[in-house]
Amino acid sequence: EGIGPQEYTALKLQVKEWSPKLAELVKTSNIEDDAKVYFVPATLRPETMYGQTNCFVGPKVTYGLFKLKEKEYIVVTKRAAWNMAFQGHFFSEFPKSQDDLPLVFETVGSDFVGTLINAPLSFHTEGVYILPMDGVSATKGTGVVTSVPSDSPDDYATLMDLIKKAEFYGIKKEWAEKEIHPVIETPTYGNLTAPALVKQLKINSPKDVNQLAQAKELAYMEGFYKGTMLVGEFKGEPVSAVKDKIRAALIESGDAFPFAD
Ligand code: A2H
Repeated sequence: EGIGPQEYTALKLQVKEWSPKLAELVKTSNIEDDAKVYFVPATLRPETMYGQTNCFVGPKVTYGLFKLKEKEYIVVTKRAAWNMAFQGHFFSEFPKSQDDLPLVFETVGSDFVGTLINAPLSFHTEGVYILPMDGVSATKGTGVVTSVPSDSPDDYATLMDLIKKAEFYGIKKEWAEKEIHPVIETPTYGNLTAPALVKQLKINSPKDVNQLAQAKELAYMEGFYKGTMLVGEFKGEPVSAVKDKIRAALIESGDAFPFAD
């Protein structure tokens, strides 16, 4: 972390049903009725994608809906769209500046909350919801963070806080109450590494940033070096041996693309 570019996996989570605010914005735009729109989170742990229960946006962060190609759009920060253009993944004609990107409209993250999306590989094939996370950085990755509470202490702590204070956050409790399935078995923390660490380090809310930083480090080391896959194509194999293969399969199926930041 911190040195050189991060090599992320950018995942494509297709919109199934817009939040009321977005439905209105989309209706008054010139997006084709049969177009596909994707939220594009950047992750360092593609092997955990089976455990996605929701996807986070920063409620105050500004996102753009950008046209990628015919009938295909993405929701990311302008900064990320510009990086993607640079990396040649997308836009057919290279934009001359950030203002030249094929932007349909911009709006804040809170407007997207409650949107139902399809998360590739997730147990929750019925779809998962866009939820708010104050800790999302506007200047990292794509500004969109897919949530895996089984293996990410940040995601788990945020989700528990959202459930506890659903009304305060302006969400429906059931959007956050998806079942958390085990994805990776570890010798020290069992098969739900993040909940175990949150409990052990007595983390009570997403504001416990020091303990969360420690939990994040422990979860990553344990999961990567000692973890075994409990699900999917590579069930029973060590995480360190299959992480790149799971990433490659997601890219091959068109559900993800490489993204550097
Ligand atoms: B990771 P690094 Cl299971 N703001 O994906 C805040 N966090 C962001 C972000 C942003 N703009 N963009 C990406 N991230 C998160 C999975 C995961 C992640 C697990 C466990 C740990 C973990 C599911 N969430 O990250 O600072 C994304 O969450 C802990 C390092 O660039 C991404 O990977 O190193 C990770 O932070 C990238 O963090």
